[in-house]
Amino acid sequence: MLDYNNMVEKIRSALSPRRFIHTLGVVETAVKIAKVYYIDIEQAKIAALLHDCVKDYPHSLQIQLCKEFHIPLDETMKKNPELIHSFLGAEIAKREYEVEDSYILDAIRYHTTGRANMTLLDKIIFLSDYIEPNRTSFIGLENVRSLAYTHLDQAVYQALLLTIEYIKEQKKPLHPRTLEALQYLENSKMIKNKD
Ligand code: DGI
Ligand code: FE
Ligand code: FE
Repeated sequence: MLDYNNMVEKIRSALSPRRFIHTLGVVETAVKIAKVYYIDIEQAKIAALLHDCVKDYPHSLQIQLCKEFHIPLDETMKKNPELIHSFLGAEIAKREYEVEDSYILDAIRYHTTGRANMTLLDKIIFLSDYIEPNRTSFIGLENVRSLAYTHLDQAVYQALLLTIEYIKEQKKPLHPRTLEALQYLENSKMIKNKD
C-alpha cells in the first residue's frame, strides 16, 4: 500500500479542488466517528481518503475503465452513472493505491448505496460522506450529524431514509441495495422505526 502522505498527494491531483476539500472533510469526520466506536483509525482514514477517487473522471471514462477491469454495470448503474464511481473507485484503490484490505475496499464500494449487513467501517464511511462539514445543510442533516456520534445505526437509518426521499424527488432510479440496507436495519431491531 502507498504511504498515507503519498496517497494524499496522488488523490489531490486526481480530484477537483472542491472534491479534494470534500474528501478531507470526510477523512476528518471518519476519524472522529471511528474514535467514538473504537474502529481502526488507519482503515477509516484510508477508506475516507479514497472513497471518491474516480468521481471526477468523466462518466465515459468510468464506463470504459469498468469494461477494462470487467466490472459489470447493473441496470441502475446504467441508468444513473453517478453510481459507478464507488465500484470503480474500489478497483482503482486496489490497483493504483495498492490497497489490499477488503474492509477498506468494501467501504469504498458501498459508500454511495449502502448494503445489507454493513460493516462498522461501511457505516462510518457512508455517514462521514453524508455529514462532512463542507456539505451544505438541508432538512434532517443536523439530526444525522448529532446521531452519528451517539447512535450509529440510527444515524445510518436516517441518512438512508433521507437519501431515498431525495432520489425519489429527483425521479432517479433507487438502487435496490439502498432498500436492502434500510430493511436490514429495520429487521435488526437496532433502530427505532420511522412510525
Ligand atoms: O460522491 P458524493 O457526491 O460525495 O456522494 P455519493 O457517493 O453519495 O453520490 C451521490 C450521488 O449518488 C447523488 O447523485 C445521488 C446518487 N445516489 C445515491 N444513492 C442512490 C443514488 N442514485 C440512485 N439512483 N440510487 C441510489 O440508491
Ligand atoms: Fe461518492
Ligand atoms: Fe463523497
